Amino acid sequence: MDRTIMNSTTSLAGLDCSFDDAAAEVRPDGNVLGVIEYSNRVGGPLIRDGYPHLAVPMSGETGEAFAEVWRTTADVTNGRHKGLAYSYDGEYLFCCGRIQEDPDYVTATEATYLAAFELIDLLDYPNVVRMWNMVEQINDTDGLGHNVYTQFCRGRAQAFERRAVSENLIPAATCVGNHGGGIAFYFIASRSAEVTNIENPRQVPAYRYPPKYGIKAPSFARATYLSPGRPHRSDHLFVSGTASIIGSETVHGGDVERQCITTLENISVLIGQENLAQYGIDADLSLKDLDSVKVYVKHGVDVTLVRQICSGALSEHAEVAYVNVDICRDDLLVEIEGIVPAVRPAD
Ligand code: 3EB
Repeated sequence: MDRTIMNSTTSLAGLDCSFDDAAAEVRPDGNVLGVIEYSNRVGGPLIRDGYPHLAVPMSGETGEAFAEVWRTTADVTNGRHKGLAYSYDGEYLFCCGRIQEDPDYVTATEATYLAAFELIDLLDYPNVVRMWNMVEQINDTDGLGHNVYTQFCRGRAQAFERRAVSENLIPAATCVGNHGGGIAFYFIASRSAEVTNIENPRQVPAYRYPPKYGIKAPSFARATYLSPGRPHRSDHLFVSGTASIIGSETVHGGDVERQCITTLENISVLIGQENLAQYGIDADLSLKDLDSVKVYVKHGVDVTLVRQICSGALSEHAEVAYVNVDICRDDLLVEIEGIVPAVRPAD
């Protein structure tokens, strides 16, 4: 691996996420941290034109494809470590990888997450900000007869335990299905920018779910607030994949419309002034502030209705992608995530 560590520049790099045309060439201008292709093919992780690239078959029946492009304002260096592809700019580390289909996803997931943590330590980007996981056959049973998502959760939790990460330092995440290629994942970590994990008062913290949802509870926070300190280039709020769950139970089983509305309400409460104030964050946010939104819809046939509900609730200026993949509980029909870039204080 490349051990060159760039020193931070005087001002912190600005992090940016945008959804581009999947087929469009991303201009390798030296500021691209990474590209995740949400399309119909399996590819990577690899380094392409100087940045990490991962293609994940996520289009499903709707065939909608796009490229999620992460950029920064500082110069980017790339490298590879134990099958992972990464890049960094002195403040942010971007890393993507793939856990090949494995009859024992517990061991494979733990090993890959530990390789990622090792990279974080080697390069010195200790604050994990946001993680995404896309799991093939997420609701099926594996070669040993266990639910795949549950096994993934076990491996992930074991890796966090090995690293002795306390519950309140586990970052925001998404874990949804994909249409092939094992488990694809990517994450962002920071060097000095502070990360605050945020929970939702309407939901039990995922890491405290009762055992009926798996031997090891899912390791993720409902959101993370990234605060680069002063000078404030931009504070970001990363909202985890959010579903129609109250407490720890799925509500409105079988009703995609009510699940979608409940999910949006969950996000509203999560990012609202009252909840953020609990964490010392002075900001009054609403669904209209969400950008880089991904809406995961289990059944392709529901996309039209879900799109209608979401476009009424979100800003017309927001980038919103609809992704037809399975969700990690059989009874969940929709899951929504997003980012609030450049969080402003409440008036
Ligand atoms: C939930 O709230 C819905 O296991 O990383 C959402 C976001 C969900 C992340 C994960 C799971 C995960 O439990 C599922």
